[in-house]
Amino acid sequence: MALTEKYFLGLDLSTQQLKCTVINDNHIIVYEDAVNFGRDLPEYHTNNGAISHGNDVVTSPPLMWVQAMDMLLSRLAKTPYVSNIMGISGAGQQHGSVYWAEKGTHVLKQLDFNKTLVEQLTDGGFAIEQSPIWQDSSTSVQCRQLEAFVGGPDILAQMTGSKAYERFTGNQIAKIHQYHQDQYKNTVWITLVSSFMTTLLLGKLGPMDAAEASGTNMMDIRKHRWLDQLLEFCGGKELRDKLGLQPIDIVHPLGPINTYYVQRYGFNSDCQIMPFTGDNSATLVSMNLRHGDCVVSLGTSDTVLVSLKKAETTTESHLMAHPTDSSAFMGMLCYKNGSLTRQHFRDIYAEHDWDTFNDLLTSTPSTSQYMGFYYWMQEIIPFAKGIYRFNNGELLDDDFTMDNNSKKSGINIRCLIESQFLSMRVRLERMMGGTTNQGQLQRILATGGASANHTILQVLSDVFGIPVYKKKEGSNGASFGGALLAKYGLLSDTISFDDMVHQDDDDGSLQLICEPNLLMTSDYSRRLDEYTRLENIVLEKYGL
Ligand code: ADP
Ligand code: XUL
Repeated sequence: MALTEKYFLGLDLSTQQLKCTVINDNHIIVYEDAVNFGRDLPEYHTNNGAISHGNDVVTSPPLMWVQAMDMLLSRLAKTPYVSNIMGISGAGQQHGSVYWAEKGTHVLKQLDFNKTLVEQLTDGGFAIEQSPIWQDSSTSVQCRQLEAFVGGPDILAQMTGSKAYERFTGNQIAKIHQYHQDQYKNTVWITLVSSFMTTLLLGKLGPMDAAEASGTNMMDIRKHRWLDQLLEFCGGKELRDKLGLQPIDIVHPLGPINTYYVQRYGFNSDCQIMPFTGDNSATLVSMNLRHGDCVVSLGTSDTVLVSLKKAETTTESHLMAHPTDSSAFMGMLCYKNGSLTRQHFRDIYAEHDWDTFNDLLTSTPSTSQYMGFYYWMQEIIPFAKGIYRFNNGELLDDDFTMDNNSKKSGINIRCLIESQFLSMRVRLERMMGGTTNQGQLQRILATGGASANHTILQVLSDVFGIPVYKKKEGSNGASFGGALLAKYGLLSDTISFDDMVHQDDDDGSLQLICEPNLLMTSDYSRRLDEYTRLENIVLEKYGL
């Protein structure tokens, strides 16, 4: 079937999967697919896409990502859309970095369409075969060094949008520069996961977008230029060359897709590659926010995203460049204990089953008597690890067994979900300089894998006191956002992003999922101070 319509492809290389979304000119999704790393590529021995090496070191093999591209594109090639895709953009899990060896850069210049990408990049394409990813938190030493270098965490936050965070790429590079000098020397290019995708598709080094470079602790958050003194501090004078290009803050074509993809998969030779952004920025793009909206993404990580025209930096939230408006910002909170932690407690307390999990959640009354902090993995905000449960403000040394053995499963599940959302509310209120449920915020737009769970979303709505909406169509915000960016890149000289999506009736594309029970909201509001007090006890007592 020969199609005449134009299509746009968004890719999302996230923690657990490589996903794709194809949209038509009216932004309707015509095709979605995903390669799941754990299920489809077990030979890389990851656990949910990542490998934990102990000592807070977490990596993913870049060759696994390359092979996932081979698989996804060979399936896309069988659809009628591929030859009419006019633009490609997308997203990557933020902060992860890929270290290209000289061989890899040569291979890209002369890709052989008779072979897969993985066949060509295996054995020496990458100087480091395990890429550090966002779940890594092994660089506290480098973080403190960087903060001391500039005069403190608040100063670094003012310069780059964030204080030093373990997963931020500058600190990861600093660790490699300090401890793995040979591998660092053999690195010709360093890309983020997002610019790794553009690099593969262009067949030459692709730039980082400014939203992504905001996750490195090395870019001037207002000018969107590398801060040379920070580059040098993290990776020596040679880092500038390894990064190659300045961050880019306009969505426009970087060049046509490499002929490899035209010959092997039947892509159109006019198909343009746009800069890729971070998964959170692409999610923001996909949600078409209006004033008073915030996005809560419940993916592998949980994140809260707001679009800000003017912004102050804080030392517990991130300020990032906005993906489609170079004069604006994206404010973000990011939690490592998101879906995988919910999944872990589902497995322990709810027989590995979300329905049982939901039954326990709804049948367990909410009470200020019990509170818990579930940092199953090293948390980002606050920087804490371990599980702490309180009964009437007293720290327990069991999982509510002594207190209420028959109900401990339900209490743990309720405390986990409430604690996750109370933390978001406390921090978002601080970020927005006031309360969140008195006019400043009017709607939560939920997305990510766990947004399929409406029982969890009801607690989110109750904690914030505002309704929760979801997109009616499409299961993956980041790859849909990527597809919108793919189209916008072709139009950005003539119209704004808002004008391009104006044709989408935003209320029509959203579905109301739940309204808050305001009695519950008042109850949660009364618990905020106690929540903060108990969290501080955890932080002080355990010296975290
Ligand atoms: P990422 O893009 O970070 O790879 P996703 O946004 O696809 O992740 O989310 C994957 C997560 O969604 C899984 O780890 C799983 O725990 C969670 N999830 C899927 N369905 C449900 C559900 N019904 N209830 C709660 N969580 C769910
Ligand atoms: C954001 C972050 C995660 C990753 C993975 O700072 O670390 O949300 O982008 O999705």
